Amino acid sequence: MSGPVERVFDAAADAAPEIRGGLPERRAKAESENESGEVQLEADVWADDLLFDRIADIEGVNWYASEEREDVLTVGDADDGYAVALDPLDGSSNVKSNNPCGTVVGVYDQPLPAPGSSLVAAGFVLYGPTTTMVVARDGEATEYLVEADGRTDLGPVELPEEPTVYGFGGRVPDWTEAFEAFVRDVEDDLKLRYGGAMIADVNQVLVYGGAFGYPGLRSAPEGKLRAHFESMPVAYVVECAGGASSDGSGSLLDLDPDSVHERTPTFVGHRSVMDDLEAALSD
Ligand code: AHM
Ligand code: MG
Repeated sequence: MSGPVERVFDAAADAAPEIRGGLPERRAKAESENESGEVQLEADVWADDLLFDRIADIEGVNWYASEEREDVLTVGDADDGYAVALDPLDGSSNVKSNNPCGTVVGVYDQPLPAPGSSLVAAGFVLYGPTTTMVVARDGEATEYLVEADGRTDLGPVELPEEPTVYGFGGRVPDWTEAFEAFVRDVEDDLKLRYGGAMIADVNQVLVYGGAFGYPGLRSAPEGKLRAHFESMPVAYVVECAGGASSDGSGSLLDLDPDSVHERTPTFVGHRSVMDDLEAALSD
């Protein structure tokens, strides 16, 4: 495989050591500048610029969109190319506390906004104790070790048989009654592990089994996560790895957002947990 889609993931893997290498100085700034949201913003924009430089030139990539840019950029000239949507530094508030962050990549075969069904590949880089990347395509997900000189295939990714962990975002008093009741049942069986970076929280679901979610809140019924940049790409990865996704009533891949920055309640993990969630929310 050496088409545009593969080259997008090569570019993300290529940028990863540089992104990782630039995080320590941004952590130092975040600490010295105390409560500054601007440093976080700077880290997000810096990662976005770095990825844009590597991805926009790929032949066959016609549109580039990111959480950090209001508009979709046209970067190619054919009409039938791919649109790449990125969350360049997911969980960037974790830079300050030295917790993991990620980069999320979705490749759509239509201009954005586009339905989840137009995703042809998705993946993410996880800046954890080691830098890894998961790429999903054609119903399979594969993990790679990412190093300065390239990526090494670590084998297929599949959810384990049994769910073990869960992590759901938002303040409990801001949860709806139905969602809170569902969580009370989940916590009878599963162990809470929530790290505040979607990619890290999703990756532990891939490894240990369980569920990650950011629900619709009383104060924000669509929740926090963005469909094109976060929710649909991770749903694609988890579904390729044998799991399921939900916006509370059906697969996230059935969404057809009206705007590029649209948000949606987001859940991924074991089919059984998604089924319980949908039953609880429909009551
Ligand atoms: P970001 O893209 O601005 O980093 O926001 C998304 C992040 C996700 O990684 C994570 O799941 C969520 O926000 C955490 O939010 P909270 O701090 O409310 O738990
Ligand atoms: Mg994010």
